[in-house]
Amino acid sequence: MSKNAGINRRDFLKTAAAGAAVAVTPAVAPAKAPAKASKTPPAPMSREVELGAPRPAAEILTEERSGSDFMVDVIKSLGIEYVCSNPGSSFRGLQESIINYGGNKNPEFLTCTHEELSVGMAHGYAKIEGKPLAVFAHGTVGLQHAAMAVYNAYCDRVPVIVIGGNILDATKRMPPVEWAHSVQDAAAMLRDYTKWDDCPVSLTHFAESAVRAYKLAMTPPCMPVVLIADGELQENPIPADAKLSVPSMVLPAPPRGDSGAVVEAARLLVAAENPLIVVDRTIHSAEGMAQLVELAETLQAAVGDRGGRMNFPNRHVLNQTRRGYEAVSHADVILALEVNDLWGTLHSFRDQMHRTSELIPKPGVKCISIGAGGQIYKSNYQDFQRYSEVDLDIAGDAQATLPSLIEAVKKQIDAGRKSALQARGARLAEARQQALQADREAATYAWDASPISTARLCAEVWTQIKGEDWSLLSEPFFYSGWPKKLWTFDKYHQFIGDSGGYGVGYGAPAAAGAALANRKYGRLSVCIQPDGDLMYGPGILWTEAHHHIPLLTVMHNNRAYHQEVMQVQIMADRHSRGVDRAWIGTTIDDPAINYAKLAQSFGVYAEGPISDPKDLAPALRRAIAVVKKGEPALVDVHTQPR
Ligand SMILES: Cc1ncc(C[n+]2csc(CCOP(=O)(O)OP(=O)(O)O)c2C)c(N)n1
Ligand SMILES: [Mg+2]
Repeated sequence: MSKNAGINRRDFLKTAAAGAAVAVTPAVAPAKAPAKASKTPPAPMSREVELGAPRPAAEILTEERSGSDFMVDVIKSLGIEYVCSNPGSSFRGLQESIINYGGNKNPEFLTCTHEELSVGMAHGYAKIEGKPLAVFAHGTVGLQHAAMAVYNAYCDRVPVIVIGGNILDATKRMPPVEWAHSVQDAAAMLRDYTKWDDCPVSLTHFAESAVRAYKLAMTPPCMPVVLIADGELQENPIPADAKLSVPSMVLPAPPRGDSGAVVEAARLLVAAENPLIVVDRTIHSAEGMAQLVELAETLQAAVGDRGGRMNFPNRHVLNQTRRGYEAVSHADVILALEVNDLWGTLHSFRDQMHRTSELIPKPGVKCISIGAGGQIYKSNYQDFQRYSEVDLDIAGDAQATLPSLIEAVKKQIDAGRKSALQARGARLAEARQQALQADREAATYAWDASPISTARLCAEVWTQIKGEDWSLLSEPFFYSGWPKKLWTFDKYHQFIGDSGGYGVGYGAPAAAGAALANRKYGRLSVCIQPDGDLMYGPGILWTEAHHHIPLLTVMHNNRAYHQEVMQVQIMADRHSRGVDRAWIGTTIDDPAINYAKLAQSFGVYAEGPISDPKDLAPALRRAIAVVKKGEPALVDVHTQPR
């Protein structure tokens, strides 16, 4: 029914018998009580019906409130702002309740063109907002599409609430489609990479499990959770005698490191000659970032940032990330805060051909690990990385443990030690300055090249955004990390890390989800978007246009799956067969994709392709003007490989 028809669907259901009869007969009296099932069941939806055989008389389906209305009450009680979803009949009850009963606000239903994009959006949103949004996924097939993105969020320790549809009672499934989309155990396919799931069989059970799921998702280590909303439970009327209430939700205080172990960690750090703090998926708020700065400054310790989150200001004099190898090799005490791949931090694994490695730190180095991220692993998926020996292992969320660690460190520093620490800090600042200068010089190589160098691209974007309250929502790894070398990152919302599971296709939807979260704060969201990643789900551009998500997408269009070009080159080199055919199967060219036209077809303002660096600044300015008006914009830039 068109929204101009003057009557909404709920009113219609309350007052109409059904279907065509409404057009010729006056509306029947509204049903007061939940309708009983018709004695004559409707004919199952068969291919014949679809092909135009006469439809059986429709049932009166009118009811006041269905189970899904109550489910919406529960979802609202959790403060969930959005539901990202590709529609599917297995959750049609919930969808209708969200948009009508719930007023399509908190949560608002956002249309996604693929379930992987729904979860990718949830992933990016949570990294900015610090809380989950919900994803509705169709029974079986929608959950299958969602799976890889759920895996990324699991590896990245990010909370996502996935609500899947299903019809458990086999006698209620309409043939043939509902059978194909129903399962005995709908969450099974995601169980290996989610924290918890449940398949509630009553509304009270749904309410309790939804609250439990939210708490589990949000308690470090944060992870996705899955709730299956049975179709019958959604659609059946709420029994008149049902005593339903929404359980209250209080988030648990995060697990913190043991106080005795924290004091011992402080003792080792204060006594160290060259302590190194390594961070990865460590910081989850602006407050935590300030605490990490305080710890580093109190110790005058080097900080190496693996970039899983916005952990530490990149321009801080103690930030020694660009001197990573030297920092690890000089350290006598290493403090790893939520570092999942400690083995990879302590070893160089450069020789990809023979897969050999070498331990970097000097003998006798002491390693301290603080983290909650490693407290839950599943057996099958191997994202836990190689086992690494440590001297002191403290289970607890690193950020939540920082205040007690800072306090313990301060207690142990006397005046004499303080001046030694200051001298160390000055040496680190000097070394840092040299690394910065080297980066600036490296950026000038191929400055005027066409296709455009990634350094030039990032420098041009920086010139346009540095006066704004900006937020970079893409993985600099794909463009040689230039923003971290050339820009100034000093606010928590300026960076969101990477995918976690290295599943490509994360970048574009995560940027859209993070931009959605940034929207209410008026931030300028920017994504430097690799071409291969976007092509997993270009429909995300349509979602941005449809829901007015302001995001500047600057294409890093190297017309290739360039990481894979390099992998094939390594193999070809190994056999001395020359690297000139490594492009076969690894390029996205011939024909080159016109991303500006693609974006325009989805209703997104777009320019390009741009190959001359001189054309970049004006195009970026025009696109930013569009984004500042609240809409997405894309600039397609033909770039050098990396
Ligand atoms: C789902 C998935 N499929 C394949 C890969 C292998 N892979 C890793 S990087 C990459 C290339 C990505 O291309 P693009 O996004 O254009 O970045 P570029 O390498 O060109 O910088 C691919 C295909 C992956 N990591 N994830
Ligand atoms: Mg590419």
